[in-house]
Amino acid sequence: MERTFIMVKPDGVQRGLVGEVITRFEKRGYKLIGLKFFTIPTVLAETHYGEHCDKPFFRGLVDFITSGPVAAMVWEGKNVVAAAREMLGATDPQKALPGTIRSAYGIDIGRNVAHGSDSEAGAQREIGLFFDETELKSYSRAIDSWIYE
Ligand code: IDP
Ligand code: MG
Repeated sequence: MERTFIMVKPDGVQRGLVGEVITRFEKRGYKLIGLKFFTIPTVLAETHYGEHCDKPFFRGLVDFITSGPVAAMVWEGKNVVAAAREMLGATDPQKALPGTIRSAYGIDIGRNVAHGSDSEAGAQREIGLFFDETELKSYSRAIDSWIYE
């Protein structure tokens, strides 16, 4: 089963959207295997967003993502990396499809509520940055046969 890294950003936490984001993944059938509520240290933020270090918005992005607590999560399920990106919607909430998290709850690109890994390799990298293996829980659920055929 695939795993992906999802994070409710400081804006989502402040606006009381942690539950909304979790509920969408839970109700679809994905399995929560890691959850951490904390304020990201600057070095971790710079590493996490390292691919954007040359962009004009990088400093503001790091300042924002470290400005308050986040809810960092690992979700597991079939094809969850791509599916989670679809559920989040486009980076810019103005361009996100109706019904997606960013369209439903966001307006500006720098306040787009939640993060999701963009590829399987990216997911593995980000999960490793935010979680120790011991913090990820494998468990079986009785409902799995009602979710997967
Ligand atoms: P993603 O979060 O959809 O993967 P990325 O391009 O990886 O989008 O950008 C990371 C984050 O940086 C975005 O979620 C958004 O909050 C912020 N960001 C991206 N582009 C801009 C921009 O042009 N201005 C301000 N913030 C941006
Ligand atoms: Mg990205």
